[in-house]
Amino acid sequence: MSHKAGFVSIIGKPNAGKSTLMNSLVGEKMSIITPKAQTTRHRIIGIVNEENYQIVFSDTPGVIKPNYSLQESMMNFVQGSLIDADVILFVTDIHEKYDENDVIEKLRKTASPVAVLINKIDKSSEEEVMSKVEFWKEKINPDAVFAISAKLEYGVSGIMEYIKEKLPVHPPFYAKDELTDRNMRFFVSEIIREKVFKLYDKEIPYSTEIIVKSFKEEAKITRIAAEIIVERDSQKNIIIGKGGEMIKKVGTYARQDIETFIDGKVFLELFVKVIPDWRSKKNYLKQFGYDD
Ligand code: GDP
Ligand code: K
Ligand code: MG
Repeated sequence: MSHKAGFVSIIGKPNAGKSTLMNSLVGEKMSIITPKAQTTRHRIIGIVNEENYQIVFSDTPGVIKPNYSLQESMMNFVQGSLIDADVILFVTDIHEKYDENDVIEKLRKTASPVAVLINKIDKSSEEEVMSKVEFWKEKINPDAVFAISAKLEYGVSGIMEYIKEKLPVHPPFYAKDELTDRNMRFFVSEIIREKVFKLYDKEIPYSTEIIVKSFKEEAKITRIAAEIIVERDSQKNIIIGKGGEMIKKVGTYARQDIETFIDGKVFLELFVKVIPDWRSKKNYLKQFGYDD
C-alpha cells in the first residue's frame, strides 16, 4: 500500500483554540495552552505516525496586526505555514468577532484545501452553529467546514479522517519514531513560560522570555537551570515576589510538569535577568530563536 505524508497548518485568531486542537490531534501535550492571547510564539510541529501515513502538524501564533518586532516575527511564522501546507485548518471561535485581514484574503486564494473549524460549540446553540457554518461558507468558500469542540475532543476524529483523505502520496518527511522537531530544552522553556502566563498579570507574560542555560541528565536526576528574562527591574521584582514567593511557585509548578514530561526526577533552578527592551531588539530576537 502506498504511503501518504504531508503538512497541516493550524491557523486562526488568538485564543480560537489552535493549541488545544493540535494537542488533541497529536495526542500529546506539545503546545502550551492558556487563556491569554499570544501564548504560542513559535511555530511548533507535532507529528502523527501510522504505518501508512505521516501527518506533520504545525501550530502557529494567533493572527494579529504586528506592533512590535516580536509580533512581526510571530506573523512570519504564520505566513510561512500557509505556503507549504497540504491542508490548512482555520480555527475560529464560534463567538469571535469577524474582521477582514490578510489571512482571510489568503485563505480565499490559496491552492491548498482549507477546512474551517468552528470551535467551542460546547458553548453555543444548534442555531448558532448552523448560521456560522453558512457564514463561513459564504466568506471564504472553504473545501470543508467542521463544527467542533477541541477541548472536549468532539469532532476531532472527523478532522483526522478528512486530513488522511487529503494527504498526498509521499514518503515520510521525518523518521517514523519522531514526534516533534523541537528538543527537550524547548519544551522545558515552554513549560516554564506557561507557568509565567498563568501566574502573572498584565504585561508581565508578554515581556518575558525563558532561556534554558543548562540541562544535565544524571543517573537519578535531571538538573536544569533556566533564566527568566524581563525588560525592566520593576518586572524582575514582580517575578520574584515578596520573599521570593512567586518565583518559588513558578519553579514548583514547572518542575512538576517537567517531571511528568520527561518521566523522571528534576532539580530546577530559576534566575531572573533584565534585558531592557529585548522584544524590540533584533539581536536578542535572533538569539531567542525568532528569526526562522
Ligand atoms: P490558541 O491561542 O488559539 O492556541 O488557543 P488555546 O488552545 O490556547 O485556547 C484558548 C482558550 O480557549 C483556553 O482557555 C482553552 O481551554 C479554551 N478552549 C479551547 N478549545 C475550547 C473548546 O472547544 N471549548 C471551550 N469551551 N473552550 C476551549
Ligand atoms: K492562547
Ligand atoms: Mg496557541
